[in-house]
Amino acid sequence: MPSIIKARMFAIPVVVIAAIGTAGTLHAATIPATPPGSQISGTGAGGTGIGFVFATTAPGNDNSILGSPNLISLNWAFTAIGPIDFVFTPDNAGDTGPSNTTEYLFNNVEVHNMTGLTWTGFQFQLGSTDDTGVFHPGSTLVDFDTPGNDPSPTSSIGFSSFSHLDKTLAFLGGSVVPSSTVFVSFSIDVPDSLDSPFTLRATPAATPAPEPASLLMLGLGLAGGGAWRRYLRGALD
Ligand SMILES: [Ca+2]
Ligand SMILES: [Ca+2]
Ligand SMILES: [Ca+2]
Repeated sequence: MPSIIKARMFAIPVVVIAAIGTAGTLHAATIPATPPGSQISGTGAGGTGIGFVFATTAPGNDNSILGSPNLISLNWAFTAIGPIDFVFTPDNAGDTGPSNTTEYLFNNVEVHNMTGLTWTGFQFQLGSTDDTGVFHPGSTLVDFDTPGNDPSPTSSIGFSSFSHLDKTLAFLGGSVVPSSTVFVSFSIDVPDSLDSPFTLRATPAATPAPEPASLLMLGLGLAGGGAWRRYLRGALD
């Protein structure tokens, strides 16, 4: 066979794949809704979580300024200071909408403090989890609705420090007392054609434990008080 014909036979499938690549497979990636009667769950050293993903009614709605109608509801029950992870797997096959990023609103996510400790706050991170269960922060194309940042994330209690980055959302400088629940809302962007899993991690920030030096001072103070009481008793006898 002349080499020119061989080259053409090779070229035709390449052209077909290229056409599908630009027109047929680029869709707004969406997160499949939780099947009726079931729920998604979160796990980790911090406790457990449950939640629901509702049907994506507005695929490809990036730069949603009002809250996105694509809703995810989550409930995090922290029994220890440690992370709880939810893993989501977007699907880019079922959408016929425009090729664009899809925004999701985590609406009034519930963060329960059942750790017995007062927290200064908590943070959320986006990343991925590898086959051995190790979390890699930042290792995903999903972001916390940046650069638009609107609507701004909200919380049911006040925090003096709030940080909104691509892959990290931190609420700090507050007081989350034991047995309380904080309601938080924020958005994420799931980019075009993403079909690999991503992880949303939440971790409480506990009030720092007293330093050994201050414990020593406290111990000396108590011992000093005991000596003073003994002195007073002696003086009165
Ligand atoms: Ca966005
Ligand atoms: Ca974005
Ligand atoms: Ca937005």
